Amino acid sequence: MAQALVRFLANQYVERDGIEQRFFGGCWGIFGHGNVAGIGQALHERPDDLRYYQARNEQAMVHAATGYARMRDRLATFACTTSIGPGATNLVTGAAVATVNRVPVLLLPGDVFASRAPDPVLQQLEFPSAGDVSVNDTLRPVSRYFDRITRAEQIIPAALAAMRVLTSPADTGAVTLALPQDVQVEAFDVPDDFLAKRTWHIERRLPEAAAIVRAAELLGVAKRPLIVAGGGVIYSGATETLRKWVEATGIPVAETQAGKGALPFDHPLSLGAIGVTGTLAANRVARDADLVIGIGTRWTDFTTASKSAFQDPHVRFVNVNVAELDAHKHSGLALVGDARSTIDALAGWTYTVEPAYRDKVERLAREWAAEVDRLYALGHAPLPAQSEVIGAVNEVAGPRDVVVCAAGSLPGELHKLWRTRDPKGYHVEYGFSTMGYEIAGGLGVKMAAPDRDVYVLVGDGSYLMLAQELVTAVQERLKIVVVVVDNHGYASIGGLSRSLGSQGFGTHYRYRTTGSLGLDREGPQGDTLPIDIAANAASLGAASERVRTVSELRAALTEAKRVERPYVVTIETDRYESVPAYESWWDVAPAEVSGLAEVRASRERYENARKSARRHLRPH
Ligand SMILES: Cc1ncc(C[n+]2csc(CCOP(=O)(O)OP(=O)(O)O)c2C)c(N)n1
Ligand SMILES: [Mg+2]
Repeated sequence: MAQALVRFLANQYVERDGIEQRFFGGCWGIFGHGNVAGIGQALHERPDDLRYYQARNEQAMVHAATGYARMRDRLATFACTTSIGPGATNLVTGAAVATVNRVPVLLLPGDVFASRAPDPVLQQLEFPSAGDVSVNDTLRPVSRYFDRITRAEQIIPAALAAMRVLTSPADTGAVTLALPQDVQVEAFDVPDDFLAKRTWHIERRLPEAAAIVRAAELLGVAKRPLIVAGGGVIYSGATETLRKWVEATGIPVAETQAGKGALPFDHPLSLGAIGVTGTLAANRVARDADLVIGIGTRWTDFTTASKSAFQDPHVRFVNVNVAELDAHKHSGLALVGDARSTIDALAGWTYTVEPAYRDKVERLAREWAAEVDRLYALGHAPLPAQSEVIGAVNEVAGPRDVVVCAAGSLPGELHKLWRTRDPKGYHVEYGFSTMGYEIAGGLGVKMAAPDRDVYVLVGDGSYLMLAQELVTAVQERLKIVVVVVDNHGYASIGGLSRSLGSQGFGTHYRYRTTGSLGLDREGPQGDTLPIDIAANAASLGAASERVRTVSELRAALTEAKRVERPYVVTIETDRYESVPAYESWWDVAPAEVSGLAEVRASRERYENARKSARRHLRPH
């Protein structure tokens, strides 16, 4: 059965706009008794069908697959094979990342014997009240399709269902086919048609004409329209179509994390990032917008600044999205369809904003550019600020190069400050914001786009969580440039904790001090744990150096351009110097009762701030 599955996967293709490509770039895997004799044997016997890539951690291999799939606009991905037990459960976080971000990955965890003969087999969970449950059931809620193959011939409908979901722009995410280890090696009669080349056509669906008319009517009376561009704009390849439409109409564009790059940063109608991590320009325009056109966005809490971003009492939403789930959010007028085709349809209606509105938008965008200049050149001492590190990487990176990030304070600062010049140049995983995605995801990005330089920006906390795929980068001779921003702990959460009255508790890397009250207080500098990230990276086989200043960082990045192997640059930054918020709010609730005055004060501020959160229930 595993042999048939490998041959099937190798023969899957997708086609969009007349361009056909192979869907699976290969198969990541770590072997154990649950897959070595099944999928492992099949990959070994036919190495040309599906190339095998060895990873260090199962979670990381899903991140690599996700990075690859996102970079390829979801038109290609990887399969990931694991053993049973811990190998399989290590997939859960990776699966959640893929599913939350709507990115296809195929997971093939081994499973316990379908025969139940060896019972309990090594690493089997014995679930006392149900015989058909294994640890793989933890993958159900994070998979858009889940199946367990208990008889060999079941692989035929299961594999077809898996491909339907993986290639569906609306339904895609992680797909899990759990493969009991005895079934993997079973023989069965495989129909030739199952193994034949199969092409999945990716449609560009249009909303019904009446819905387009309703949206055009709303736009016709709008005075302060705003487009919020999400990841769907980029996946759909709609950036050029969007640019033409906004130039014809004068409607400004704000971007979500996944949508950043929808317009080049210096386009006069680009307001940049929106929401909690948004620019002053975007957040000001959002506050007063009377019509918000969301295109390919899931409307996350960060995008809407916990539903406080849009304050016009009569604001209405039009949502262009392939997924009904998203198209109906905020009581929006749902345009269920592909971003590019739907923008084309909307562009058939003539509309232009008033000159005063356009002038205001363009002025705000110019003012924001000056703010970025300021933050790039802050000259903070004695340690540089993170914004200066971002500025240095941005200056050295070429226009088509890619920045990769996921968690900590970097994603918010990158969202505000990174100057994106190419639709695929900004790759921040902020759907699940997973510490540890960065290096593994960056590896996948590099595999998908070998002709671009990939700059992974990663905090020390994320680095320590999952850095070992550096070894895989060395193995595959893939050059990624990793910039580790070392502030000795979880600076972002430390700041959040302080703002909530909890004094940064548990967010520094410190020796445990005796007699502590349990409160994490500022201790002497020497208390910081002596972690040498540069030495750690070198020990994994990467070129590695520690730099002290921004000019040393520039020199290191210039050197890294020349070197053809993974290159890690570590720089210490000031943990308390951060880019401010720009008229936005994030709903994180402090305790209603506390013995600490700081917590009580923060609760009071919170009660006040949350009055700005809205419900957006207005029917159409
Ligand atoms: C796997 C995981 N665990 C916990 C969190 C919550 N969290 C968000 S940021 C952060 C700290 C990240 O530290 P670091 O990478 O050093 O970045 P910094 O905050 O210092 O910028 C934590 C713990 C998370 N996002 N992901
Ligand atoms: Mg840190």
